[in-house]
Amino acid sequence: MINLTINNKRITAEEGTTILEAAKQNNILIPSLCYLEGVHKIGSCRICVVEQEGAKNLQASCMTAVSEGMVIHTNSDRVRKARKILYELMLSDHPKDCLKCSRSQNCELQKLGELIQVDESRFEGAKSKDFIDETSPSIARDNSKCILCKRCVTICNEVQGVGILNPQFRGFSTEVSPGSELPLGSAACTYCGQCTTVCPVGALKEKDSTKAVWEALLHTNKTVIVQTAPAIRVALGEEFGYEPGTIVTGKMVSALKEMNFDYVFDTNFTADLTIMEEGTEFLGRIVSYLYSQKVIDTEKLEKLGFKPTDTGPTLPMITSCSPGWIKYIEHYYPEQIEHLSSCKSPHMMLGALCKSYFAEKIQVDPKDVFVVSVMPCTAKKFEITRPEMINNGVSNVDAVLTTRELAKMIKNSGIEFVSLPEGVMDHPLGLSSGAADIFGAPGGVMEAALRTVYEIVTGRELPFDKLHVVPIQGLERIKTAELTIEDAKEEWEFLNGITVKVATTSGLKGASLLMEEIQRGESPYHFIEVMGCPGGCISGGGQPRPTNDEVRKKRIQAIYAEDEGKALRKSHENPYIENLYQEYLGKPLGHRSHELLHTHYTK
Ligand code: HC1
Repeated sequence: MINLTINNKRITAEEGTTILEAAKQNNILIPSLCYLEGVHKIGSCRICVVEQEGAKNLQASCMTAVSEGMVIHTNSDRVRKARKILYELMLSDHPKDCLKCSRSQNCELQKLGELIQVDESRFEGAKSKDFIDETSPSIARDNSKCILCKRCVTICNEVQGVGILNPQFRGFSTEVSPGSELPLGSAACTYCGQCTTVCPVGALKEKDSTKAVWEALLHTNKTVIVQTAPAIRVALGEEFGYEPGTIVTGKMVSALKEMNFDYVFDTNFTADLTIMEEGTEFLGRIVSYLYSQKVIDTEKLEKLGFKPTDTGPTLPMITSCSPGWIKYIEHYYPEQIEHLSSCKSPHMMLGALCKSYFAEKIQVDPKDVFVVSVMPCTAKKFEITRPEMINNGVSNVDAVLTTRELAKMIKNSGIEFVSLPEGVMDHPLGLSSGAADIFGAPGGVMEAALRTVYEIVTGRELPFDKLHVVPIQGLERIKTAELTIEDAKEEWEFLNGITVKVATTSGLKGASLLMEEIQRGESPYHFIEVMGCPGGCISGGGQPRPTNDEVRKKRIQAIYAEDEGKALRKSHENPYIENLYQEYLGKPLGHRSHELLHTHYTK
């Protein structure tokens, strides 16, 4: 351990700790801006400067490691003057249109100004970066607001490994953008939106969809249906002052009803449906593989309800619900696209059902149904524009709001969120199992699938405490598990002794590691879950700011609490799902399912 003194307080810190981290660990606040917790050091803004006794220059505390005997002052006159000048210089090149900026009240630059008591702006910069890029369906870029802190560069390069956003040009012309002067809409960006979660100002944000939703609610005669993703209910409360991880499902439903949505449905319902379809597809791929290896014959295959052409034998099968991930594989591993499950993501499935099954039930022309998805994800805004997401000439989903956008709309409606009663989702597309809840947590889709697939094959529950596949849960980059089939049901006996190997990853860097294994022909896995954002949907690009590891853990805990609190914890036991198959779809992978719920990515 290293001994040092900060502001006359003797403290100790582990070797390698920065001064900023050591101060934080000891509840000493050093103002900072470009610093991004838990990630590669950036050191571009210098706001976190401190004075070290005996050193000639001030030090950036986020870049300087503690050393034995060091004496630091974080608030000396010299430090305060330097910090103020650095701040004013930053402000000199920043628009002063706070009143109409979408980040007002939630802007880190604004908060920093209050904290360090800057009440004047003595310098006027060139304000040369006036480029606004709205070419992406998911993310809007306003370079005039960029303060060059490079947090977006770090998250895009170091965390996601995509590397689309980088500093271009030099000196006063420096700007952060995709290279080759490409607009975002033409770059190989996945639209994961992680850059929007770390941008401290209004330079990177989701593309606005609130106007389209207001228009549908207030100025059309359409039946307006809203659905909410699994990860919204454990994060939306943060926008209204609740602790991260507070479950606000009931209040959220009441707010949506007060806003005049005609029906409030649950994306979790179609997460259960996804498990039925994707679980069946996975079993289909396993038996097709064994058929291709002549382990089973045509008669056996058909007895299990599959045709040789149903799914193909490509393994590992990879989940397909995260649209940032789909865009990633299309750009970077297009030759491996056959590994993707053919399932549309749950919210697209729900949209397709609203405009077929449910429209028929309420006798409304599907063209007069407007479906809004509230998602933690910015890439979902892109997903709904894909040509694959249209049935019978109508788009499955019409608009996607992020969690942040929904919070804005609730506030704008004058609704006092904390006083709302506990509302309930509408039927028949509103009831879900605990397996659906956990879709929002990393490893959740895989665990949900295993709960059903294992039971189909063996007739028994997954043999783990509280049905949790613990080895694949958590925030680590790649997690794996193995499950050996024993005592399978008679029709599945040929699977006895087979060890099913699964892997899960959240974040695109982990995805690329797993894809490289596949590319080399060395992947040992049968089934892989990939979520595009680090931490999965609970930390999607549209979630409340800040989203750091502490917040992620609380949201994940809440998701598992929701799951464990339910009597219904397996997708195949959801009575409304059973009913949907009986009334409308027939069977998993049946004709109607193929038409509405599946697609084929071809890029
Ligand atoms: Fe997700 Fe999904 S879980 S992709 O993480 O499969 O965004 O929450 O809605 O569609 O259900 C996101 C979350 C979400 C879909 C589901």
